[in-house]
Amino acid sequence: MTPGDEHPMDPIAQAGRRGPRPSWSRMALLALAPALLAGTPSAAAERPNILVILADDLGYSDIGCFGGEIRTPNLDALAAGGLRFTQFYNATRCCPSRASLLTGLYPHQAGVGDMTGDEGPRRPGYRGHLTERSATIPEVLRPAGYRSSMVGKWHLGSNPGPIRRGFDDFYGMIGGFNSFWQEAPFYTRLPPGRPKRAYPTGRFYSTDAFADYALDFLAESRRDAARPWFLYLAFNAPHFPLHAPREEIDRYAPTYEKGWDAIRDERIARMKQRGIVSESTRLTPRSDWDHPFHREQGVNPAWDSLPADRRADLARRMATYAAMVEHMDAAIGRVVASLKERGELDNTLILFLSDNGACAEWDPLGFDVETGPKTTNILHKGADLASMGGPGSYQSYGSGWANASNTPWRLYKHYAHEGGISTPMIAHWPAGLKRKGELDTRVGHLVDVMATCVEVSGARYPAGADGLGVLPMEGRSLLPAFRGEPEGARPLFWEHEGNRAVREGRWKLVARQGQPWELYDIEADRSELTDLAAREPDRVARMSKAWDEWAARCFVAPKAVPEPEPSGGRRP
Ligand SMILES: [Ca+2]
Repeated sequence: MTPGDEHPMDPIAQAGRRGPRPSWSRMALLALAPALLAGTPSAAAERPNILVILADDLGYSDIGCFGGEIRTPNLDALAAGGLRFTQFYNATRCCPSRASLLTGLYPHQAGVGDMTGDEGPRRPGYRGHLTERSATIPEVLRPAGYRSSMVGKWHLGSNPGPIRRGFDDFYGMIGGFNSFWQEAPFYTRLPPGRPKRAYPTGRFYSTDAFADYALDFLAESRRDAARPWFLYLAFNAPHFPLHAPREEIDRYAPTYEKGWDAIRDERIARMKQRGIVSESTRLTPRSDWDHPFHREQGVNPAWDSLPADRRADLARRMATYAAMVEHMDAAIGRVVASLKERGELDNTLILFLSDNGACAEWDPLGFDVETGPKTTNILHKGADLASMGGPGSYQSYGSGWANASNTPWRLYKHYAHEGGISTPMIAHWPAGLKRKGELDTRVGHLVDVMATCVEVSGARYPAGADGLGVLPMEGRSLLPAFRGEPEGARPLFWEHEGNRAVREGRWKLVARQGQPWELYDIEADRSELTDLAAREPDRVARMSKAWDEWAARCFVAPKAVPEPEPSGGRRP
């Protein structure tokens, strides 16, 4: 998790990194230069700035404009002035999703089919870092004149890190998760030597620091008014450990005393009322859970079946999670206010998404101390409840609340069922997106972000023609959606630790690791409750063949979830 191999590099010199990568950035720069000089419609003054905001482990219905009770006025305002996609998908988990978002490829194609462990050149889908056959959004945008900065969680391995993969500035966490309250040694400024803020003791909170640095980097980008900018703001909230200011947790405490069953009922009612889901959508039964370290499995219990002290402990965990989300929303508000103040909001394309569904780790009670083999649970009572969420605490909220965060869908982060891969998605761009406050049900995926950036920037995507260069991007631009134009279906695919899925049009084939395919008509049954696989064997055969072909093409080597390590292992 150390950034020791980070070095500032000349952008063009980057093309000379080890490996077979062609010097495409130089070629693209030369190819694009005449168009820029000629003042074509893609000239710098008219091209939008791009702000991609990613939340970490945020459930589908947590934020207000997707039906949640968590107060998110700034995201709600972006939704009111922009477009919400109700069927947008991520790639199941932190590392794979970040790889896919930044490269426009499926995670395995970019070398990050699992987490950050390197399984060697014989398994190119599992190198644990962005490989040479991928191009990142900042690398693609740079020859088109964009300045790029990143704030927040990288989680794509430390070699190469964000600077070597195209960002001009970085502040944040190279690894997967850590304290929100303690800056050193978890949060890093790159390239080394660049100006760094000094937070007085006891005044650091990462979500606020991310907003601070986002504003600093925007100020730096504005020094050259001719250059548009790209900012990737990847919050680590509300991933565990659940950390938030005490008074903000206190404000949510009464909300969650009613428990996860009541919250799920309230959410689906609001979602129907606001059109996030159809009237016929069924609330899934409480999802099951699987604790690999304790070798236990079960189904989330009814809230009312829990003892009062347990309910108090769990309500405090969820209140902390909600406070983290509201605090993230306030940080987003600070960035949006800056854009407004500088007259940039109109021509900045803002996208907001979550990297995966809410996190169940590992059972309905949540954990304490740390995740992994040492995970345990402490029942906090009385005055001890108030220590939760503060510096030195270490909690998750468990599978019962994760299930509520993902209302009304099945399962959680890590799985390819709807609770694992469905993300809220907001697009805001007054100058280029004329649909205000609307909902769009077309199916989208993280891979579409690269294609969108390419189209709005006029950049050239450097697809290699010789079979060894950068792989062609897999997504399609969101601009037709921004214009309200219809589009045909295209297949989308998932695989993570043996969990797998393919979605095409209204149909979804999905399976858990080691389990047979299930088939759902998502248009009628997005809750994935009526398995049609036995009734439609031909469709299952066709779709599973398409999945096999995709897997072979994209370096997917399905594997079982690794056995729990005897000690020291972590599963972010
Ligand atoms: Ca995540």
